[in-house]
Amino acid sequence: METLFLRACRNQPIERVPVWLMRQAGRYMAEYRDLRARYSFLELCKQPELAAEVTLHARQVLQVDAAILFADILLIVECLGLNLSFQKGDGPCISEPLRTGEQIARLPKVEVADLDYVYQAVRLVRRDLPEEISLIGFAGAPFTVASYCVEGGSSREFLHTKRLMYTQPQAWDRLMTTLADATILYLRGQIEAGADSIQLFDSWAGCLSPHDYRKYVKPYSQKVLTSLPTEVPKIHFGRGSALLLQDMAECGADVVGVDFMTPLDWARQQLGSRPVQGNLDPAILLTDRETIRNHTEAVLKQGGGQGHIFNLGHGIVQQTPVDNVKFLVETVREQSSVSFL
Ligand code: 1CP
Repeated sequence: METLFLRACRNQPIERVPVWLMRQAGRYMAEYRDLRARYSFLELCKQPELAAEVTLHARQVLQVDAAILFADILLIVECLGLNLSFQKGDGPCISEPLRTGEQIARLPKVEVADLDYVYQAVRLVRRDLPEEISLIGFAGAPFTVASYCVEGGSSREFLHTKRLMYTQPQAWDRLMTTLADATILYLRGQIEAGADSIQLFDSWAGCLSPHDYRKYVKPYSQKVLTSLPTEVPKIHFGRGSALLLQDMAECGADVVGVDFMTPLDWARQQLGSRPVQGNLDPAILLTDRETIRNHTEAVLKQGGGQGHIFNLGHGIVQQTPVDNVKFLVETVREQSSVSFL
């Protein structure tokens, strides 16, 4: 029997709405903070036993229907010869960002073995995960990863990225093609190691107009998603992506992730019968049980039961009380089997 999560991804009958949460493992959990006191973030990612432990622990504590591998969308940039670090409080840093056509022309071809530690972690998680629970592999979409490579870190306006994109079409194509090809190998490696579904994060694609998205981004995300085995469900998520939902679906997504600013019932209308994932505002988890229950019920109602995977509309924030997250998952499990299906 397929897992509940996989059946929902394929729009097959489900007995309740499956639930998992973006950033379900992370600094809001005391056990994670304890590990982080002893190891850097990159050390956690690169030691398969530790990455597997973090993945499995969060899944077990929350009792969610899928585990997502503990890793990061930026690990892949090390395979391009870039120097990645995570500064305390400031997020990711790439010390020599890619700003010129010459730098981009010199990028090496990525080898699949470069990320072997990730595939090892996938194998360890799959070995210890209950069989009714899915394991989601993931990667960043070419645009979102390119934005970090070009900006050198997080950004609000993506000015360097956009300048390159608008003025240097050949360099842009080379960078996006290099990232797309590397991502295909990376996701295939995760699938071969035991991931039964994947999520492609294009977190920052919403900074582009639909026209520019279609011209500069879509072909590369489409290449990634259509190069993976058809039997593995693919979820495609972007923040601020209301106007891009149909294009993101057309990239080859089986499920479209919806952010918390987009009404979920409206998203469903845009997407026809294609399943959706989302979209509770992560800020709701900073409130009280009654508020959480009310908003969760509203999301379940808009999601319509069949073809809905419950999630947040972006990642859990660090200040979130763990008990609220557990309460959310319990509420989804109870309410989605009685009220809607
Ligand atoms: O200090 C710490 O302990 C590190 C914090 C942290 C964590 C826990 C980072 C740094 N990454 C992660 C794990 C992570 N990142 C996961 C693990 C699995 C899970 O969800 O439980 C996943 C799926 C990601 C994906 C990721 N990383 C995205 C896409 C999702 C999203 O949030 O939009 C992005 C944009 C990143 C980059 C990144 N890595 C870390 C930070 C703080 C950031 C974001 C910085 C920014 O806002 O630009």
